[in-house]
Amino acid sequence: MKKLLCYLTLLGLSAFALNSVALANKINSDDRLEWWKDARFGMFIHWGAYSKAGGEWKGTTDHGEWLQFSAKIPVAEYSEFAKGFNPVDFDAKEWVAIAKTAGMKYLVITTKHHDGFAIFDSPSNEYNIVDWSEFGRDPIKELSDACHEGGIRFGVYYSLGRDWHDPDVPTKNGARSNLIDYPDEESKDFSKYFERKVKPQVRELLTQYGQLDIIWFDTPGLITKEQSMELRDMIRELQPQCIINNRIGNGMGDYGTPEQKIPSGKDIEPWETCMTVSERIWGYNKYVGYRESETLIRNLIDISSKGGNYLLNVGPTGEGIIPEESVERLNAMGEWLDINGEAIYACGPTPFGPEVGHYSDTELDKYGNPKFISEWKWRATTQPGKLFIHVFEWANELRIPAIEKSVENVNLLGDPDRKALSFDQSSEGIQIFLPEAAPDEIATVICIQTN
Ligand code: JFZ
Repeated sequence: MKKLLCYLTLLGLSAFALNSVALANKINSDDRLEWWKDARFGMFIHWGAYSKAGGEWKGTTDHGEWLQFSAKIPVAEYSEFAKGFNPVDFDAKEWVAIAKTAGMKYLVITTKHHDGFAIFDSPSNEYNIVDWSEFGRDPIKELSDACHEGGIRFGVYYSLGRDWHDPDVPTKNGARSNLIDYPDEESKDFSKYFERKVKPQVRELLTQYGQLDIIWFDTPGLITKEQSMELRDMIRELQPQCIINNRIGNGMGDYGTPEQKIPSGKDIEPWETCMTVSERIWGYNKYVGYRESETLIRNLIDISSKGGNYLLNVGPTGEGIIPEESVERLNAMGEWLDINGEAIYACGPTPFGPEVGHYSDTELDKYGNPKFISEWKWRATTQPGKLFIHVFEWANELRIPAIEKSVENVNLLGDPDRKALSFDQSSEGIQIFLPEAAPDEIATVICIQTN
């Protein structure tokens, strides 16, 4: 009887495994990415023990999520500091409400950054917020539940090739390693770290929080191709719908991740610009400045017109509050999207291209290549039967390049009456006659309906 039970159990497990693999194979990269491409806009959150410092350490004030490295803090001192991480004001539902009000459709939070401190319940490694810090709760569980209840997709960031708490994480030439506690770079064995910490924790992230929609790996460092494949296979088996960024390493992943910059042109490969709302630091820094709402809204439009996604980062405080400077800007983006979201979500890229700018034939960039000169007059996105022109620089007349389809109607997306605008279409292009004042100084969207 025992043998039969054992046999049936094995049969059941192998069937489950086969079924998961079959499902994983059934969902191809395009299917997986469909919701993500339509979503266009997500919230990035850099939050961890480092947030408690607010960018400041013993009189220096330029720190962020790299605090342990940039302030040269030994593991013993930083670990003690991490014990005091106690975000008593953290409210996952409030964070999700801020993201939704901003018009963000997904959220990615740092679960373990380069300091190696997990802000999730990690039974495989005691250096985590539940077992190590005063807080004792699992904010990733609370946030994943809030996302699932709030109807926005949930994703996690995990640092692969940097972990200043672990003795076995070498980096290229040791340049980004913890050489204070672990000075002998040659003795470090990434595979030990991979087996001891990475695999168990990635498995915990895949199995403790319900549906996981994104795994955003960072700094793959010296991970081998086999190790990247092993992580990818684990993800595909346990969460077949989960999309993976290209920082899993070794040319794998579902999409590219240009950082703090926007590519100059359209790209058929899926990509997502990640950028800070603050001027440059990802983790909370009480001294840093913030980008203007106009810049953030126009960046979203520029990125969408080139077929990309915008992952915009906030750095909550050590108490768990998203800074007011970020909330104000995200609210402004949400107000713009409430009126013009139809021209962003689930839209295709511009049918043109010259409107985004050109390469100078005289100036060179810092790499010695022809410098790209951005034009900031207008951008275009598309829906079936519609061409949206997002106007940054207003004038009474707008000329855009010719399109094959015939124009049937032109109006302003923000005009509740959708009053028809005069236009003239020829093989030379389309001329649109606009009202005196721009309805929206940041970006007014013209809707061109075609046959
Ligand atoms: C990494 C992290 O070091 C940083 O703290 C933040 O989390 C960011 C989102 O990701 O920063 C990088 C990673 C890659 C490059 C530059 C900064 N890169 O490839 O140039």
